[in-house]
Amino acid sequence: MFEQIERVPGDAILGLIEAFNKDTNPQKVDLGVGVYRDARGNTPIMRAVKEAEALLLKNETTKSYIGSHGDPRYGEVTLPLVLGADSPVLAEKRASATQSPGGTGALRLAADFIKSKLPGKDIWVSDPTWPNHLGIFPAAGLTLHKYPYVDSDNRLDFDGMLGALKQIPQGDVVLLHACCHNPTGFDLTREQWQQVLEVVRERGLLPLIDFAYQGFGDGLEEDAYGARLMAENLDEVLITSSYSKNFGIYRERTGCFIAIAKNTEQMENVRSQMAIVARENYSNPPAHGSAIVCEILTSAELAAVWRDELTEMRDRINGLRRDFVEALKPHGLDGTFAHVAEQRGMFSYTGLKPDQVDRLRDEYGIYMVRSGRANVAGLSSENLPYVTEAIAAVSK
Ligand code: PLP
Ligand code: TYF
Repeated sequence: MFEQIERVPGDAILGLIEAFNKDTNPQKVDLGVGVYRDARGNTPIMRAVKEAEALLLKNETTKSYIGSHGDPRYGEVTLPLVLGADSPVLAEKRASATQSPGGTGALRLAADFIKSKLPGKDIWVSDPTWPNHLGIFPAAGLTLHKYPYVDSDNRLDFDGMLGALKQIPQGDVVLLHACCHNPTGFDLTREQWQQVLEVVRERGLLPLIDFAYQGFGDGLEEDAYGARLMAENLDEVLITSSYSKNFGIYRERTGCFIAIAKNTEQMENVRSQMAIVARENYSNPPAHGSAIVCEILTSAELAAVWRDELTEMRDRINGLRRDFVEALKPHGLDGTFAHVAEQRGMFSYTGLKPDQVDRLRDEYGIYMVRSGRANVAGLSSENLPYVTEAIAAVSK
C-alpha cells in the first residue's frame, strides 16, 4: 500500500534549524525559526519558570487526567490576562477557556469547531500569514481565502486589507493576528483596529484572533488592544492564545482556545461542544505547561519576576530593531530598512528578496526565511556589524 506514498519536503522554517546546525561557518547567524534568543544566542528557561517547576516537583501529587477543558485554574488566569482583569466580558460571564496543546492546538480546535458547528463558513487569512494557518484550516475541511496585508513596497497595505474585508461574504470567519504579526511584524494601529471592527460588525463576520505573542510588542496590556476591542464590542469572538513565547515554554505545548458568546447560556453551549472537539482530537491536554503558568500567575512574587523577564525580552528586541537601522546608516541603507524599527514582535519582513536571502546564507552563513523574514531576536551587539555589512553587500 505504501508504495504509492510520495515523500514531501519538510517545513521550510523548521528546516532552517537543521541547515544552520550543519553550517561550519564560525560567524554564522540564525535569524530563522521564531524562538527568542538572548544576547548570547541562547533560548534559556525563564527564572520564574524554573522556580515554578521546582515547586511543582515538590508539591505535585498526581499525574491523573486533567479533563478535556484542562485545569480550571488555567482558564481563571488566562482569561483576565488576555481579556483584561476588569473586562466586562468576564463580568458578564460570556467567555470560556479550553486549555490546548499550544496555540497550534487551539487553532485546530477552532478549525474543527467552525467546520462541524458553523457549516458553510469559510476562513480568511492575511497574505502573508504564518504558514501553518494555510495547513491547519484546510486540513480541518475549511475553505481558506486570503486578504492582502503587505504591498509591493513592503509596507502594511491597510487600504487593501480593509477593502478586501468589506467584500467577505456575510458570516465568514476572519483570522486576525492580535499583535506581532507573523511573518511581517506589521501591526495595526488603534485607529485601524477600530476600522476593522466596523467592517467586521457590518458584515457580521466572526473574528478568530490568533494571539501568540502577548507581551512581545509594546506590553501585555498594549498588545491586547485589538483582541479586547473585538471582545468588548461584538457578541461573538474566538481567540487562540499561546504561552509558548511569553513564558518560553515552547515544547510544553501550552495554549488556550477562548470562545466569547452573546450570553452565558450560549457560551456554555459552545463550551460543551469544545469538550467534544478536544476529546475527538487528543482527549485531554498536556498538564505540565499549564501547571507552570498557574503556579506563576497565582503567585504575586513569581508573576512579578515573570513580568520583568518578559519586559527584558521585549526591550531587547525593540532595542535591536533600532540598533539595526542605526548600524545601516554608514551604508546609506537606514532609509531602506527604517520600517524594521516600526515593526513589532519577533519578526521583521525585511524586504530582502529571495536571491539576497540565498546569498546571505551561502556567502555569509546568515539564515532567514526566503520571504525575507528575519527573527530580530537572533541579532546581538556582537553579530550586528557582520549582519549589516553582509546586508549592505547583497543590497548593492
Ligand atoms: N500563531 C502564530 C502566528 C505563531 O507564530 C505561532 C508560533 O509558533 C503559533 C500561533 C502557535 O504557537 P505554539 O503552537 O507553539 O503555541
Ligand atoms: O514562525 C515561526 O518561526 C514560529 C515557530 O511549523 C514555528 O512560529 C515555525 C514553524 C512551525 C512551527 C513553529
